[in-house]
Formats: sequence, C-alpha cells, structure tokens
Amino acid sequence: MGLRRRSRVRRSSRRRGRRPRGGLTKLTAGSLDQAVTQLRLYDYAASANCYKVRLLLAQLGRDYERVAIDIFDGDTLTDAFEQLNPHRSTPVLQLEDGRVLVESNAILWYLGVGTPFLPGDAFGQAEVARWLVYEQTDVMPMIGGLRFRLITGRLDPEGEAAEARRGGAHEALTIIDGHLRDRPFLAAGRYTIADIAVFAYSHVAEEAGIDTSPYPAFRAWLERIAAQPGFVDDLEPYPPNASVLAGRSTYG
Ligand SMILES: N[C@@H](CCC(=O)N[C@@H](CS)C(=O)NCC(=O)O)C(=O)O
Repeated sequence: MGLRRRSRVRRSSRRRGRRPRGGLTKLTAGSLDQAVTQLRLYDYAASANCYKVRLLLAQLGRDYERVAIDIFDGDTLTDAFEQLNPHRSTPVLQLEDGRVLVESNAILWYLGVGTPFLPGDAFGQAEVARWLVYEQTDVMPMIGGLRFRLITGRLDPEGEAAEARRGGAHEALTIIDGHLRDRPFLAAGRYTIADIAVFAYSHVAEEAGIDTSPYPAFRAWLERIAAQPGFVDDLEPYPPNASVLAGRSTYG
C-alpha cells in the first residue's frame, strides 16, 4: 500500500520494550459477568483510542486488568457487550465498584482528576477540553480514519474519499503545529491528557501516507511526549482479520 512504517517515536519506544502494567485476559462468554476486583479495561490492542487509556494508566502507575476485545471477530456485536456499552466501542473502563465508563476521552478525564495530568483550574480544564473535543471531531476521523481505511483496504488511496480525509489530516496537523510553535504542550503549559489524546492517532500519521516534515513543531512535540516519564507505545498493528471482508464487526 506504499505506507511508511511506524514513526521514529514508536520504534524508539519499542526498543525500550516498556509494557503497560496489568495482565491481558481474553474476552470469554463469562468475562462480562465476572466480579470486578480492580480497574478493568476492555481493550483492543490496535486501537489508538484504547492506547490513550493504556498510556495514561502506565504513566499513573495504576494496575488494571486488561480484557482483550477482538472487534473484528464480532466481540462488540454480542448482546453482552451491548449491555456493557451500547455504542459497541472500545475502550470501556469498569471501576472497582462495577460502574462503567465509555468514551476514551471521558475515561482520560476520570483517571486524570486530581493528578498532574489534568489542571485543577477552570481555564486549564477548558483548554484541555478544547483539545479533547478537537481530537474526536478532527484528529481521529481524519488521521485515524484515513490510516485505518487505507491499511485495511477500505479506501482507494487515489479516490475522492481518501483525498478528503488527507486534506482534513493536513488541516489538523497545520492547526496543531501552529499551536505548538510557541508552546511545549497543547494545554496549560504542561503535559496533560490533551497531549495524550491528540498524540494517540497523530503520532502514526505517516502510516496514513501523511508526510509530517512540513510540521516541525508537531514533530518536536512527538519527541517531547516520548520522553515523558513512564511513556509506553504498545499500539499494535491491525491484525489480518481487520482487513475488509476478513472479519465481522460494525465496520462490515
Ligand atoms: N468516540 C469513541 C470511539 C471509539 C471507537 O471508535 N472505538 C473503535 C476502535 S478505535 C471500536 O472499538 N470499534 C468497535 C466496533 O465498532 O465494533 C472513543 O473515543 O472511545
């Protein structure tokens, strides 16, 4: 498909071989009913929305149980999963008391409260919220959506739909790069969940065929994030069953 391999940030973290805390359990028929004894993350290893949460949990040093959801083997299509999350998406975080949180950025917020990853003041929080919203409306659909569809054969790289997302991806990178020209991080002058959320899909933009060389402030920010204490990059490549027509999922 002519896509570049993973970015330098990813390769260097791989070399370091750091892994998030917490074991990996496969989803079984009974998993959803099992009593929760610690934080439980329903997780798809190749999802950058899930990676966001794994990164924050690692940087917080929190232990958690990781339940593997194979979204291309129909795991999110079951009635049991729908009960857990009517959106049928990952990540899902289940708290020690059994309550359930969905939406990756809501989960980041919940975990970030009372930690250095979320400012305590209203203005700082609003700045963070701005980037959490922008990540979902622009960064994820344009960069993440383009990458997913190209890698898994759901888009013709030369077609109009790919071109529209490519344009959106460059627009997002232009905004991010411009914002970072005179700031080290996206919000509140320090590393926060805003950086984690936007990093998740943007750091693999080159895998969507996006040349990031016109965005030097963005690239320097990627390096700054990779240098943060406890940083991990365990985002997995899409497995073969993610390819179009190979598996069963809400994506067809
Ligand atoms: N807005 C949601 C998006 C989550 C999402 O799209 N998750 C994908 C993986 S990246 C998923 O689990 N899809 C499962 C499916 O549609 O079956 C979030 O940020 O949590």
